[in-house]
Amino acid sequence: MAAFSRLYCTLGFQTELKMRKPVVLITGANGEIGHGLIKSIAAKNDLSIITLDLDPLDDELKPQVRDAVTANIIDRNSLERINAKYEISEIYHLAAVLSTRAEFSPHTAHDVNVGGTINLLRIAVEQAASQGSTVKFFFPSSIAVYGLLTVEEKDRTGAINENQFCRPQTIYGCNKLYCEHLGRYYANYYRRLFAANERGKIDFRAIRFPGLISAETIPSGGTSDFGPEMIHAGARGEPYACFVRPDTTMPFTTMPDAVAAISQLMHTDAVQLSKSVYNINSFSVTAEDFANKVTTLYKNASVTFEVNEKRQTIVDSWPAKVDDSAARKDWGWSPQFDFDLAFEDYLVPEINKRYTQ
Ligand code: AKB
Repeated sequence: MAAFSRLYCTLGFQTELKMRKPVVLITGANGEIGHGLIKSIAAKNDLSIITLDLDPLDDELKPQVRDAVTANIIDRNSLERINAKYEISEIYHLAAVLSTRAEFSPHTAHDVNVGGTINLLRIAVEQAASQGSTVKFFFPSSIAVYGLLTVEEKDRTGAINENQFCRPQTIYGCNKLYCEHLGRYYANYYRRLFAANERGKIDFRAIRFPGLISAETIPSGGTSDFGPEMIHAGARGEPYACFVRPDTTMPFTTMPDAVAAISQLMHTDAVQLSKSVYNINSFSVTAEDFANKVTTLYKNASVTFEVNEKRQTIVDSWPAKVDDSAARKDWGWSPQFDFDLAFEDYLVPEINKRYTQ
């Protein structure tokens, strides 16, 4: 019996090895970006998707993925099991603790945001070495890496490029900036003093996202959440108390444009890329612009401003606008939706469907 099961295990393992097809790993799959990204990759790609999230994967996403692992990104054993079982060709590492939540638990945020990223970078280099090929790694960074010191500095500074004001004021921003550097390190310098050249390498690419607005999901734990929260509350006919001043300005993009940006960047030939980290921007608007739009579109909506001075300082440290000319030039970034079109062609129709179902 023991011999039989040994034989079975060996044959089973060999069959599994032969059948190993490249897969895409998406962490934080249940989150805002995960929802859109899974659908987009599943629609275009013949690669199987493996997801990892702290919570069981949402039922509507399950049919589009091959394996949905429920585990913490800092649990190395769970990651090792995925590493051993699959040949991973692309990693989209979306799991993170967002800016407001991270300020309440900075050490946990550091463990998850930095520890989780380094765990995955380690898997990426191991996969690249064992496959002898390149493993692509996408990292969603954030405008939280920037830190303007005062509102006056924010007002007088125009659109800022990737190299300016990289002095974050939140643990989340520090984590994102450090992880960008880790990605660059693992892609270009990892084990450079070792005698033998490593086989395979990582191709690390990142986008510094502005505030994201999705019709499908409502963010939680972020500081740019006032925009999407206001829209969803308005559509439900509920009053909304905005936690930042009416004149607060920051850049936003819609979720379809964010997902399209990831796909465009990841499919661009490496020789065309002058950077590993890119800004993108669709529209820069004030909280009052959002309030006016929402109260015009939804007759039962009402917005008041009850400023949370502490959260306000976080948004005040973020740029009003970012310079995304490198993304436009290198990989053709061009958002489909400006502020008006975002509401007319995306948010209103999709959100109405959601709340009338
Ligand atoms: C947050 O508010 O924390 C995020 C971000 C700007 O990265 N949405």
